[in-house]
Formats: sequence, structure tokens, C-alpha cells
Amino acid sequence: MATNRTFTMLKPDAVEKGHIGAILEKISASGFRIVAMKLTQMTTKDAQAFYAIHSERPFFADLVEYMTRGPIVAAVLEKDNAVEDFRTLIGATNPADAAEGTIRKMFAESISENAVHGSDSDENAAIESAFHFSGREMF
Ligand code: IDP
Ligand code: MG
Repeated sequence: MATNRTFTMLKPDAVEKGHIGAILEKISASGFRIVAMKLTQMTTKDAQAFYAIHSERPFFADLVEYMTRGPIVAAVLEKDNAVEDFRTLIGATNPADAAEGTIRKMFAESISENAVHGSDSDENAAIESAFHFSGREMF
């Protein structure tokens, strides 16, 4: 089922560097409405489950370590064509390849510490939103 929502995390590196406000400003200015949002920290079990699809990749242990080392901002966002438009707004996984003006180009350091997550499909947006939020926390 196509939806108009996506899920994002401002990752530990972005929070550590004080970029929450600037990134949320860019998200709002790009036409996304915040449906749900919180500052939270993933446990090792949470991160292993969230990124289970990458469990066989060589960077998996580092990814789990990174994503659990400090708080993140988890949020659900709404806009027409949300999943695709948000992926465009954040830019390529590797900030070195990300287009000018994208969030990863502006705020990310490396392919591993790349500031922000964006769901890659409507199905995963729904799964990832439900991973972090109950129905009562989404508006
Ligand atoms: P995406 O976040 O752009 O969807 P994915 O391929 O789904 O990229 O990878 C999930 C996360 O795993 C990335 O955002 C990044 O933090 C990390 N990652 C992906 N590829 C690499 C890599 O080659 N080396 C180190 N970390 C990586
Ligand atoms: Mg992905």
C-alpha cells in the first residue's frame, strides 16, 4: 500500500554535533510535517533488529556500535511522495557522493557516520515507524 509517510532518525553523530535544529529546519522547509518525534537511545538489541537486513555485512558491528553510542532523534514525517522525496533530501549513503544541498552533504562525515536515516520503501517506513512509536504517539 502506498502511503505518504516516511521514518527518519537523526543519528548519534548529528545529535553530538548539535545539528538537530538545523536538520529539522531543513526538513520542515522542504515541506515535511512532523507526525511523531522523540529523543531516544537504541539498545544493542534494538539496533541489531532495526538493521537486521545488514547483519551479514562487514560493517554491521560498527553500525550497531555507532547507532547505540548516544541519543538519536526518531521521527515520522508526512508529505506527498514522502519516502522518495526524503531520500532525495538526505542524499546518497556516502556523503562524498551526495548532491549539493542535501542533508548528508551538509552534515555527514563519512559513509558510516552519515547523520540521518530515511526509509527506503513505504513498507519499511511503516515497519520502522512502528518500531519506535505506538499509534498514540503518531499525529
Ligand atoms: P542508507 O542509510 O542510505 O539506506 P544502507 O545501505 O541501508 O544505506 O546502510 C545503512 C547504514 O549502514 C548507512 O546509513 C550507514 O550508516 C551504514 N553503511 C552503509 N554502507 C556502509 C559501508 O560501506 N561502510 C560503513 N557503513 C556503511
Ligand atoms: Mg537503508
